[in-house]
Amino acid sequence: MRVLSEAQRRRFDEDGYVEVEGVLDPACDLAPILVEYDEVLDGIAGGLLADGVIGSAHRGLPFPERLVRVCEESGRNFPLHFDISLPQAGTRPDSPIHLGPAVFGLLTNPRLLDVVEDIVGPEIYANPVQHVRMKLPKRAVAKQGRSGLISQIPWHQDNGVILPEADEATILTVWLPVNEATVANGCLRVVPGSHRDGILTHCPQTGELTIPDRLVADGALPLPMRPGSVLLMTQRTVHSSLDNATDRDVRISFDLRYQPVGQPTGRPAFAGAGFIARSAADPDSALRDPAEWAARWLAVRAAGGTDAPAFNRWAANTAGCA
Ligand SMILES: O=C(O)CCC(=O)C(=O)O
Ligand SMILES: [Fe+2]
Repeated sequence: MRVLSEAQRRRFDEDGYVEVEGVLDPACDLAPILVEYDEVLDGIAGGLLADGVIGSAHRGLPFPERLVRVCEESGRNFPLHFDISLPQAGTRPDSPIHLGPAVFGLLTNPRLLDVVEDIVGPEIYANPVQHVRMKLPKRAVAKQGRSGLISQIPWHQDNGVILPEADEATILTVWLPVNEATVANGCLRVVPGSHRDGILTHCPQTGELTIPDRLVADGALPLPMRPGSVLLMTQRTVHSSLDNATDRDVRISFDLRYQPVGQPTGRPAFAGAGFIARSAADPDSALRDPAEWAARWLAVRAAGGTDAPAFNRWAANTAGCA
């Protein structure tokens, strides 16, 4: 069954991305995720209160405002506690990660997979490069070191931040907001048509892989989006995101990746946490058990403490990266 219209498919092929509205039902598909994240935040706030780091757990505030308060008052940030992947380096046996059933429900949401199937085909593998990002107001970002999970993201192609093994794979990025993503709270920005220029040089600046501005073509567009919409993007589409310039809003979004079964993921260290999300040829091979998904990530975490994986193909002294 085709879900994307001809025009949407054309946009995806020509521009390297397309926004599809009304894929998810915010009340059914997104609200349960916020319930899980409320519990995660409750645990964080309760712990900080017990340790005397904050004077109130700020119970009763809406999630975004409560998260901002807890971060500001403690001077700390908690990017990993909500994320659904592990850090790129320094994974410890107790590194925080959130692997709740509502999040697994999003990763395997049938309407989401219908859209994915239009691009990827009927044998769909969920790539373990997947994140939730709680982008904080700039002012609430602690000095301890930036994380792209809570801050603005510099120009890059998703292909550039994984290993060359996946250069020829067809990895589809699916970006979706849980609350409204606006120019003010730091929505995504894309460069239409940039997926045709191959993989650009990414310089390892301030610990993050970044395409230098002079290599980024003109015509970048901000993409404000409403909950329920999903953005489909190729792995070569140049994108970044804006700062959250608001006072109390948190931009909450997921970026998920799917590809045909059998292709390299580009993050072999996390490959154990990838899974078949849908298969027409062998429907029983699809993972349906959220506990099994969580167990796979925990196994990757247990193995990851000793073996820091490499994610980067560019050295700091690459030409043009002075
Ligand atoms: O959400 C963001 O700010 C950046 C996301 C991103 O780079 C991605 O989805 O690949
Ligand atoms: Fe990206």
